[in-house]
Amino acid sequence: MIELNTTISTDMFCYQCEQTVGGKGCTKMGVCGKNPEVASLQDLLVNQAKGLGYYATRLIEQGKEIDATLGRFAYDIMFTTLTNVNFDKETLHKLIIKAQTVKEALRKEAGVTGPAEAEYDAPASIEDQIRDGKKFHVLSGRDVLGEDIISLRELAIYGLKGYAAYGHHAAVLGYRDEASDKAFLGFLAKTLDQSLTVGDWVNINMDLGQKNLRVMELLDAANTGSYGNPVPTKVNINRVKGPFIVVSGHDLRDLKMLLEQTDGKGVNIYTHGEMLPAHGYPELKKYSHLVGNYGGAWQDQQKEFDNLPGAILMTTNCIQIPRASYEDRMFTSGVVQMPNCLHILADETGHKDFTPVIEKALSLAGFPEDEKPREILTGFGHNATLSHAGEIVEAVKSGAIRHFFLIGGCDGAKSGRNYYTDFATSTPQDTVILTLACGKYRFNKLDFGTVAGLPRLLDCGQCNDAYSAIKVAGALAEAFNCGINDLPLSMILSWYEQKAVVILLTLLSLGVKNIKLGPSLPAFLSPNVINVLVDNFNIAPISNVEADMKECLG
Ligand code: FSO
Ligand code: SF4
Repeated sequence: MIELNTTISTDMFCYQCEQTVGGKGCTKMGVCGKNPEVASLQDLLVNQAKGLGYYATRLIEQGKEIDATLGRFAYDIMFTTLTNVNFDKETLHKLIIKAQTVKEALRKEAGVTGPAEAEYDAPASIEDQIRDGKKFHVLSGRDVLGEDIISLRELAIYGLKGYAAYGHHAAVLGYRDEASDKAFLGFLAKTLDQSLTVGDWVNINMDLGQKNLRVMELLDAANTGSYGNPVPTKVNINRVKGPFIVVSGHDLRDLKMLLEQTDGKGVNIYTHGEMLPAHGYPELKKYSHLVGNYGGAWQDQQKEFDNLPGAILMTTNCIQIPRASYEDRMFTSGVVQMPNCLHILADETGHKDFTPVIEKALSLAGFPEDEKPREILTGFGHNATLSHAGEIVEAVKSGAIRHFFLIGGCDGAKSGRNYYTDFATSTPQDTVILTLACGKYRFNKLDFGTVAGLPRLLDCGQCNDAYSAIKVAGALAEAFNCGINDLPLSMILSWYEQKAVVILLTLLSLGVKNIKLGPSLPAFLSPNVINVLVDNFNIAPISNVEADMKECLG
């Protein structure tokens, strides 16, 4: 057992996202704006989730029932600690206390003594919690366990944060899968098992990726079951006169509630960032005051929201610390929270009253005039894309379509991400580009033309819709009677935060090889772990566009 007083002497340590300082770790202050106190509370909260997982798993092994809400609570805890989600110390403090109560009840019922991390009792005061958080430093135990185990364990923990985000979004829409909840708690418990070997951890990560596929499928069922299958939809990216609210993040239910509550009130709604694909859903696009999409990807928000004459609702990541010029008009909901922004709470049915957001929008000037509309296309989820499966298969057989590129993943601020724009614009005319997540903002306003009667750029949706791309690839493999790796398909992925980590694990668990990943490889992967990925999956960092393109079209 690792001593709990092995505090490491940095103010904080976090290397869970791509923009971590020097490609190594944030030790003084997060590039994202996370300060050492928030980091400490988050580390402690993650430990609380591990403890919950530990005792819940023992109860499950004893054949006892666990509360149906436990999985959702564990998802919410882990999602809260994902990059660019929650910067509010008070919320983290309260969650630690709530987790302590739940953990104690589980421990009592299970009647077992767990490892020190699980047995640990969190103190009541925020100051003591901040102090104690350092005991659960990410790197604690590295001397005992070795860097490869720590690397694989953190890979699993970050994967679980992504899994949690998907589980949370499905649960918000009333979709729950008991087996997925139990598996999640079981993985949390495993992170406290110090007897596991490198080989065990490789298998655990593959299992986690596979189980996450089920959660992504559940989320797809939740989104399409609630709002219909997305259909190809043109979205205006220019301004419309009048008061407005910009809605960002991934939570479709928040958008739906806001659309209902603003109907007929003279307030226009714009999607922002990852909310863009919402325009494709029949039950959302039917609102005429859903007028368009505002701005680009998450990392441009401080510039784009500066003095914005409208209100902003952040439903999930990626939130950046707001500038003073707009923090009075920025609101949060769900797990996302900022100290100086009003948070809209849900009632016990999940309903939210967005009146403060609407009133703020009406009190601001809004856009003074209409701009000439300019449109981009979204809505090519698996249903819409596969409705053209016959034509696509024929076009591949005839040679009209030579290759598919999935250019998916997150955007970010670092230089080097121009690669993705250059790659997309270098794809030959007889190829199709599938996009996913916010990385597409690098090039989704460009005209790629058509191929075989289809647009060359097909947007499959948010990062939450990665299931769509997997389903399309699976259907094509079936049509050609081959494996996914034998398809004329290349995956050029960009990562930033932990949802991308779990998507990667899911792809690897499906045996997908030859993925190109950038803009840099995760800092938490040790050299040996990278070697395992290269040897087994031929995963490679992006290099230069010309060489990579040549290899893909090989
Ligand atoms: Fe982007 Fe942010 Fe969707 Fe991520 S908005 S980076 S993978 O949090 O969530 O794609
Ligand atoms: Fe640094 Fe990323 Fe962690 Fe923020 S989330 S502290 S930027 S590694």
